[in-house]
Amino acid sequence: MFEPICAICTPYGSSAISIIRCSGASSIELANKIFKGKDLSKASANTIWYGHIYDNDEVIDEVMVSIFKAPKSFTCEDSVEISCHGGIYVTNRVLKTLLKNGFRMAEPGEFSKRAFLNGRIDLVQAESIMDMVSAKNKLALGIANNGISKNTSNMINDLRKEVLDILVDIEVNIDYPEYTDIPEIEYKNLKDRIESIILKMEKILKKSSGGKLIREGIKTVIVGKPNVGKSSLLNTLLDEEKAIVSDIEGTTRDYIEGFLNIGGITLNLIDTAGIRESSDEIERIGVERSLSKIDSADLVLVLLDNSRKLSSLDLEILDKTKDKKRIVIMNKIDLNKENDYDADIFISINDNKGLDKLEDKILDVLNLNEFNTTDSNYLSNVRHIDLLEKSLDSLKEAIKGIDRMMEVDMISIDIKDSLNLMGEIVGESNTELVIDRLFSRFCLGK
Ligand SMILES: Nc1nc2c(ncn2[C@@H]2O[C@H](COP(=O)(O)OP(=O)(O)OP(=O)(O)O)[C@@H](O)[C@H]2O)c(=O)[nH]1
Ligand SMILES: [Mg+2]
Repeated sequence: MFEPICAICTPYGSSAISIIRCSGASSIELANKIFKGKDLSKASANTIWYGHIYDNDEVIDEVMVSIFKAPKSFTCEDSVEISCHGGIYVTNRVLKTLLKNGFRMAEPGEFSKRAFLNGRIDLVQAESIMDMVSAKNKLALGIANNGISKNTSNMINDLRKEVLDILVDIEVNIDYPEYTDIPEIEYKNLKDRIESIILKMEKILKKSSGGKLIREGIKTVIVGKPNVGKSSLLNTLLDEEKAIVSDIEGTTRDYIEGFLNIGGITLNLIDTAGIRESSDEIERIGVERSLSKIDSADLVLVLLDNSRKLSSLDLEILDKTKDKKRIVIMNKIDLNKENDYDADIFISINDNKGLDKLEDKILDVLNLNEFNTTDSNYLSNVRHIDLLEKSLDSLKEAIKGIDRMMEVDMISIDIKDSLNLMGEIVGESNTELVIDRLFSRFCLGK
């Protein structure tokens, strides 16, 4: 067991109760020093006790104390959870009393890190706990649950096992060279097996882009020339007068953001300054920002104006966004038609027409229509996706080696790399540095 740590694990502020979590060697004995009600050192595992916290002779609070014993706790260590009254002052006093009596403050994520280091959860599960805390919608919750329940880890572990089996067979071949009498056939068998794993990995990665978008939210930028109704669209979608709308061109000078939930996914919606040449310094900076937002967007909503002819500016914007996932929206269809462009959808914000089609179109363009978290053959975390891509690359290198009839033990180096990279996903071949960095992103008390 590691040294005793403690932290407040409920939000900072006034509430009905606050919970202070303690874990590590002697944590039950140390908590017992400041608790009166029951001799906690004699308490059995998984019990809750009523009593008072004392700072020397001073009563601090009336509390309930939960006792967990190693290895049956979140951290796999002896742990104590103190439920005290939820005032800021009283919670801090209980915490300070613990600190005076042998505990030290936990670092962010330290409880989860211990759960990982003590073998209670793997790295994917640990990261999914954070995803659970930050889940903003139903699908994100489904993704987090897949991670916590080990579905994601199992999928990776199955692939690891297949790769490991290949490596074992290679070792056998190297140790018993009589089996490599007919090298062509051995190579073919090796190649078939690796290719079948590659196919599985590619399938997972293909689905993973959806998982990533759901987990992180979809950065959606509304662009168009001045006055097409970008700010009107933002306000309508958010159902809030967030951006100023006027018939003066160049009303929006800087980008404005809001969050929108549709069909179980979260859009981070960004209204931008209308794109045009401008001599006004501030507007020019705004236009530059609009253009840079296009580059980093997951989805671009390009707005055109039905009442004005398609202009060179429109064409320029259409050209700048042609390689992005985008939806071209023709707005102001309540006015006389002057624009022949064959847009993806036609709307009138003023008359509230056509907007209902936008949601389906968004899911369509992002391939999220069929995304379903109950089947778990995808990844959602960029770290995992990145490692699986690298692992896949290593297998492709191995295939190249086979095609060149390289020595089998040379080929096995790439296969080993692939295995190690997948091991990093679940936390079985991580450096300490990676682990420290990862857990430091957790919140305090987690
Ligand atoms: N007739 C009609 N007018 C609209 C519609 N949508 C927006 N407008 C009007 O168009 C004008 C410009 O709207 P904004 O939303 O400010 O346009 P914008 O694209 O944000 O403009 P900039 O910020 O200047 O780039 C306003 O007067 C809106 O009321 C529509 O569907 N029909
Ligand atoms: Mg605007």
